[in-house]
Amino acid sequence: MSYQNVLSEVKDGVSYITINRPKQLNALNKETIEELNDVIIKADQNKAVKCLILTGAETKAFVAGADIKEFAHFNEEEGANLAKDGQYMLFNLLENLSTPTIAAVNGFALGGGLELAMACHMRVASNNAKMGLPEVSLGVIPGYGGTQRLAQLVGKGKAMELISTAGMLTAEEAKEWGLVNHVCSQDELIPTCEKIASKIARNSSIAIGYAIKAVNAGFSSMGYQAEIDAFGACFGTNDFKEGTTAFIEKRKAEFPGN
Ligand code: CO8
Repeated sequence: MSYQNVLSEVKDGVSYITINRPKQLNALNKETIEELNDVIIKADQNKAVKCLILTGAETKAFVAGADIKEFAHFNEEEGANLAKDGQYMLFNLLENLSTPTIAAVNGFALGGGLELAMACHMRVASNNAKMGLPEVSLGVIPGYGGTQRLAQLVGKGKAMELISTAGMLTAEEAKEWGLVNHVCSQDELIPTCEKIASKIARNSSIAIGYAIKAVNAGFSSMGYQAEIDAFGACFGTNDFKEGTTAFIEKRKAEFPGN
């Protein structure tokens, strides 16, 4: 498979994967998700790869969310399918990968972008990064596991606040909340991830794979399916139509409340 939206390189035991749609702030469309699925599976199968570092191209965004323009006209069924396919192809894949994954959050990580970072096993952010789940400002909810993984990482109360206010955290706030493990300058972002990767590489890959499975087993939940169903239901509302249309027309949404 040749990649249009993803850059990939393996060097010194690390697989570097970069989401490369900088003009759209690296927003995740279907094609990008399919390419990421392919490149991640290949990296995981490569015995020389001890760690995977996932980041966004350029310095403004990690990933500014799912591609709003792609799903704005979807109906309930198409919405639920989009969330379900994405969850299986990318977000669950990453979370359950036996190779450890680090999200190098180099800028905006919003909506599906923060969900992508949260599906990785660890997160390191540069100090310009901003993180949030702004979906309710579009009349929809997080659909790529965000309602589950945010609550797992920061606790239910903080997750409820971030999701319902559609707020954005600075990198330092995200660290205080436990959402990211480390914060550093942009220049130090990849080297910081590489330091973690080199410590990982000294250990047994097999044992790490089992440890990841065991940690994840403690967080298995029915919530992901509930999220897919609720995400799909939003697509039948006028609030969703107004929220996504307002984004595309670059204006503030006026939600009709139905
Ligand atoms: N989707 C599509 N295009 C986007 C997205 C996005 N998520 N984010 C930015 N872009 C595009 C803009 O439309 C713009 O394109 P153009 O130049 O053609 O007008 C370009 O990227 C640059 O963006 P801005 O001009 O808006 O840049 P600013 O510096 O003014 O603002 C922001 C940066 C604050 C990051 C702003 O772009 C923004 O608010 N983006 C949207 C953030 C958002 O709401 N993300 C959540 C999306 S919903 C989601 O992720 C759902 C997840 C669950 C999905 C499950 C199935 C789909």
